[in-house]
Amino acid sequence: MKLIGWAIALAAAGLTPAAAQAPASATTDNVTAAAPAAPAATAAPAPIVYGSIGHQIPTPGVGMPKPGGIGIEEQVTPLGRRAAHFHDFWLMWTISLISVFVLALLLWTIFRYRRSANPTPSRNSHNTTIEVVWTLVPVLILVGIAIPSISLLRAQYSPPPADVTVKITGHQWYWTYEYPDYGVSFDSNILKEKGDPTLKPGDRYRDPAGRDGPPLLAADERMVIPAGKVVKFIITADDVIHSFAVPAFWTKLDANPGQLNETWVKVDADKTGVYFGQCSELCGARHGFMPINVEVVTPDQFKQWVASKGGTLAGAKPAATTAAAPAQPQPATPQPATNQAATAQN
Ligand SMILES: [Cu+2]
Repeated sequence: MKLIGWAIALAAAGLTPAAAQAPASATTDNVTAAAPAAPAATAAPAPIVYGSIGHQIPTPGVGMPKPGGIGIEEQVTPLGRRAAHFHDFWLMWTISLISVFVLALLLWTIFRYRRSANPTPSRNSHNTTIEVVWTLVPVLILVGIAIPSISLLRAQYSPPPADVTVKITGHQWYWTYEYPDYGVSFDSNILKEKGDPTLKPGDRYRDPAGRDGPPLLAADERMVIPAGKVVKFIITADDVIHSFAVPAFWTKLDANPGQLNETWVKVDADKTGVYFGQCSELCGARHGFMPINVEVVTPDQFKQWVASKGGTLAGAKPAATTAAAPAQPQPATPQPATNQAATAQN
């Protein structure tokens, strides 16, 4: 027990071995810090061109929380809309009506059967009809909720053949995004605020005008995915349990070490833009500082982005080029299973 206590205390202080490694990796990825001799301010790497692919300017209030907002973020996937409608319409109305009904029943009973109005209470203790009714009605309500609910779950976790696969790995406290079919892989770290005392000379910080995104939600590198295509997310973690969550996609899935979880999104073709999320599993001291940025672009822009990241598009053109799939020649070089192969196993 004592040992566990110490382990918890060390973890809280950010002293676990995994935590100790994180900053090293974080610094190498924090672009400008890579130019050590450079004198401060904006040094070596190419300056950020806002509006370019990978650095699109987010639309305020879209794909991010709104001040004073209530309810579910606007959904940009067909599945998200279906789920949000199920929640907003069916579930909310069902629970509201049940609550109002029970409250009304209580108030009526309290008033109608108070001692002064009902001095000699009834001695009845059983009523078969009412017992059947109060058992059957809740059962029917639950079945009515379960059927669409299970079909929704099934749709969420049985992806159609993927056009693009992204492997997402959670670390304390940043994300790694890999595109195994294109040979692209990078880390994504939170952008600190201008004036943050922990910024080193030359470090990039969040654009104060919000062009990177809102405070605490902006990351230095974004996951970029094409609109109108099936994108499969394979989610795992490197150290502790994290959770990959992007509210506008209705996506929230645990990232467990040693386990691959899978889900998918298909963002509407006309819903290009930047969508924000966060790690949603308490994963340590900096849990609140590992935002998720997903930039949805057109398929053409996506190809350009892959090329700009040094990726190869060979044999990995978004599968839109019809279903006559064998066009993908099985190369002699050993490759990780393609999307289609992985999907075929489902
Ligand atoms: Cu986390």
